[in-house]
Amino acid sequence: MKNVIITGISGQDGSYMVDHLIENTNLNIFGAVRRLSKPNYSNFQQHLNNKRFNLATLDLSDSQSIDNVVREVKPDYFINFAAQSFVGSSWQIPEQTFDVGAVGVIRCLESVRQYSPHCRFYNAGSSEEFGNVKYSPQDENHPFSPRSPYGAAKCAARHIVKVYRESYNLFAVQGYLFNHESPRRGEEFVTRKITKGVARIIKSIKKGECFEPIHLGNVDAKRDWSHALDFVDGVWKMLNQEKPNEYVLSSNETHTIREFVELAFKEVGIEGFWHGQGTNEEYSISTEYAIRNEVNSSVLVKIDPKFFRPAEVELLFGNSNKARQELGWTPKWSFHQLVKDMVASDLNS
Ligand code: NDP
Ligand code: GDR
Repeated sequence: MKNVIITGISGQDGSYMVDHLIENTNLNIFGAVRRLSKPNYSNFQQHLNNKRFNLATLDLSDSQSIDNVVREVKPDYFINFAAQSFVGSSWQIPEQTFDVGAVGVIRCLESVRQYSPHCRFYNAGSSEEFGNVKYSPQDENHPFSPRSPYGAAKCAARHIVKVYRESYNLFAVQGYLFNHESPRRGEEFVTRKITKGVARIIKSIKKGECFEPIHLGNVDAKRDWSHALDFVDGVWKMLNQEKPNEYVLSSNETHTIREFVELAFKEVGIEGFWHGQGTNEEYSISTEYAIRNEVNSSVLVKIDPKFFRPAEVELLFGNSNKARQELGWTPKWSFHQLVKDMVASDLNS
């Protein structure tokens, strides 16, 4: 039986990849976590009693720990999702972000090269590598222009993956993945922050209680959002091509944060309107809704300069036609269905 190591399984993509490979393959899965003072197994606890699922301890900042696991498992696939993945924090912890996101990838590649050179290696790349975009939609040929320590780390990782592929003939690839979200999305990312906030507010309204608005930064930024479930399928397809090749995965649509806010509130029946300008802008509940539902508080979203970034990626809009044609990859979730899924999940939690 073949073996796969997946890092980042406590996070969104790693845990969905475990689900995907348990369901669609007969691989032996080695899910890697790092040592935490409070272990976080919630995204993969459903597999803990599965004979094909094994937990491994590995930290991307520690080459010995990676070597130990790779030497023992001799993986046929190594899927690296581990990273400090929050762009906003990458200005506060730039060294750690770069160490895990870029040097950590060298550590993995070195281990694979030495102990399991037949292994197919995937590293999680990002549309943040395009950053200050030169043309839209962005495809695989778009130049790199990162705007954050996070984006710079992913660019460095891309170069080193290519160097190892060409120097040692490794099957090593890094996708260009645009934003993808789900009910498992970390709570500081804007989509989850909004859907959690919407669920909190509608619950308060139903109880006749006052509520605090959601505080957001730049609501005019545009993102190309997809469902993470579609993307793990795309990554797996990328890894199983005859030859290593790198692909954009995206929805081929772009939406503002504003649109996400409006759609998420609409999901729970709340109509709002934007008013004010700049940092005084707010999204408030419509008067008709407030009267009909006897709502006391009226502000749903407030702009808070605390959430503006030192440098912003204003527009991301992908072109994943190459992946759709060559990999036969067909995303199943629309933008609307994504918002619906996330709001429904937060309402139930
Ligand atoms: P998450 O933040 O949900 O998960 C990141 C995972 O990395 C967590 O399991 C975390 O573990 C682990 N991790 C962090 N640091 C280390 C370390 N030093 N050693 C071992 N594990 C570590 O991210 P996503 O699932 O959303 O993203 C997966 C990957 O894809 C990331 O590399 C991200 O940068 C990239 N990406 C994501 C996109 C998206 O829209 N989601 C788009 C493009 C790229 P712990 O629980 O211990 O913190
Ligand atoms: P992003 O995701 O930076 O695109 O990185 P995030 O959800 O953090 O931000 C998206 C956009 O929303 C704006 N924004 C806010 N963002 C957050 N987090 N919180 C806020 O309150 C807020 N208000 C406005 C941001 O400025 C930004 O423009 C994600 C991560 O998953 C990366 O790991 C991945 O590589 C990229 O997507 C593609």
